[in-house]
Amino acid sequence: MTTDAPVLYTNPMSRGRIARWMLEETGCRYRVELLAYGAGMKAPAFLALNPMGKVPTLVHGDAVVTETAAICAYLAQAFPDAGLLPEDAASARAAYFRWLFFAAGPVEAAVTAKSLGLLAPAERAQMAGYGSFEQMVDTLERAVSDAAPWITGARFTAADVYVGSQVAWGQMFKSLPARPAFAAYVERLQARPAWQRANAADDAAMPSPA
Ligand SMILES: N[C@@H](CCC(=O)N[C@@H](CS)C(=O)NCC(=O)O)C(=O)O
Repeated sequence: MTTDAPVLYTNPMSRGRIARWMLEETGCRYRVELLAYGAGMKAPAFLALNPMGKVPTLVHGDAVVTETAAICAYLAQAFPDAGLLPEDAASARAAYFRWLFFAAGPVEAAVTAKSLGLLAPAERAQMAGYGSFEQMVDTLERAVSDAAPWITGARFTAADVYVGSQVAWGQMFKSLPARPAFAAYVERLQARPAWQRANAADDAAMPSPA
């Protein structure tokens, strides 16, 4: 494993906020490269790292990681002393992978489809990975209600950073319905010093209105 500090390519108005929060949770030294939407993300040097031309993208020594959920999982493994991996019990590891992938797949797809008015019709729900939007929300609510206090149990993990961000963004942008279990989970997440540091740094990096 490299001893280089990770470099995060991001924009403060992007999913890169999730990756910065994860970096803050690890406590590692890291560097940020801010990229503007448009030309900044489509420059050849950046496309060589991420052909999608999207942020966040993380470079750590020779490793290039894209996909926000993968960045969270990668950092948990790269900095094991931060204790952001699940406990050894099979049930904790199962919950870690299950909800990390559920949030990156069905939750993300259903929220995007709904906001674009492109949800699968009820008679095609069997073909859609998220089933129906309502089924996805009820399943997510149940996972979050069972979070005691975190999604894998007693230990806060990278899965909370990612699942929690999907829930928090859903509440903020009203792309997920307001439910008491979502609100209580978000309150626990936002009390974390790393969440506060990451958001303060991204707020400070926002372009000024002028
Ligand atoms: N599946 C990717 C999505 C990344 C993504 O769509 N990022 C947006 C910002 S939130 C982006 O970079 N858009 C710029 C573009 O597509 O030109 C992930 O989860 O990280």
